[in-house]
Amino acid sequence: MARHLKIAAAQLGPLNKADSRAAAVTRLRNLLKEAHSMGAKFVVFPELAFTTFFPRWWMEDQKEVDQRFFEREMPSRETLPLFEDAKKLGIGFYIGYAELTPEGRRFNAALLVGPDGAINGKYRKIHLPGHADHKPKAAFQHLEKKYFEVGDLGFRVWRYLDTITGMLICNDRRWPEAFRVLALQGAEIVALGFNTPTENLHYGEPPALRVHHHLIMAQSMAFQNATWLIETAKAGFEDGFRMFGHSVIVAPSGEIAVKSQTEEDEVICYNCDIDLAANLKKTMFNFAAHRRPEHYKLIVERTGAEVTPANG
Ligand code: CDV
Repeated sequence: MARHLKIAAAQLGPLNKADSRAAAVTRLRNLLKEAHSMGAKFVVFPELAFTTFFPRWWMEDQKEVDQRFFEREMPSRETLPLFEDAKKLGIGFYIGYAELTPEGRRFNAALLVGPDGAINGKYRKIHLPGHADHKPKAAFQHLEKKYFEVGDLGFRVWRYLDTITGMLICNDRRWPEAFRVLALQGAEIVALGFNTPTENLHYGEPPALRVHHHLIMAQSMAFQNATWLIETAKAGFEDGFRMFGHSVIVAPSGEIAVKSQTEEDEVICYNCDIDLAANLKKTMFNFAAHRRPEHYKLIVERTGAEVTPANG
């Protein structure tokens, strides 16, 4: 019998700087309830889901940054109601947040929470985009390299709701290596939250092209790794800075099963046939039969591209 899991992407519209943690949690709880009413058993929330996308601002008072945007424990007093709702409704979720550890380390993190409200797994974002220095001439900043350390937990999967599920965060979706490491551990579902500015910080780029890249990456990563892929946005104008929506659930065939239509709070849901990838995994993407890791050494030995032609 095929395994099915009804999965929802719970997209968040904008969270402004002045919005409280409590207001964000109320909206997340409403989305969770809406997903439950649609029959979902697993809900994927965005990256940094409890606050505005704060890396767009250069801020020097780290104490204030910690206070306003980071979580010292999870669940905290303010976020606990979301975990309690999940338990009451028997629904699992993925959620992104800014983590401040007891040792004072900071990560862009995500949790996998079971339908009993318990934390099953944690991922800390590895591919941090942007810069660490102040760019006063830029329209906005992308200071993930200032506010976060590179994740130290690797790319992992978990047994979860009768599936094998992995987690990634936002910019990880641009790096095929991340997906392949999850697929090599048997990933059947990849959950990913994102915050993607509509404008390119570095050079003029048509917003439609940015969305095009987002969608072709999602489709190719899901297909080439034969996984379901759920990518959920935080979208809309946050204090005047726009981020695109286009949350998607992509099938292992590479087809978009469902996509959001707004840049507001919106739930999309799909009844995913987890075994849909079985044929692909036995044939075209039978890794054991076809991969040639002895020829992939450069991928782990070299970080940046170097011009090294075979003919010197
Ligand atoms: N939050 C992100 O990781 N955003 C990046 C932007 C900077 C390109 C992204 O990959 O969408």
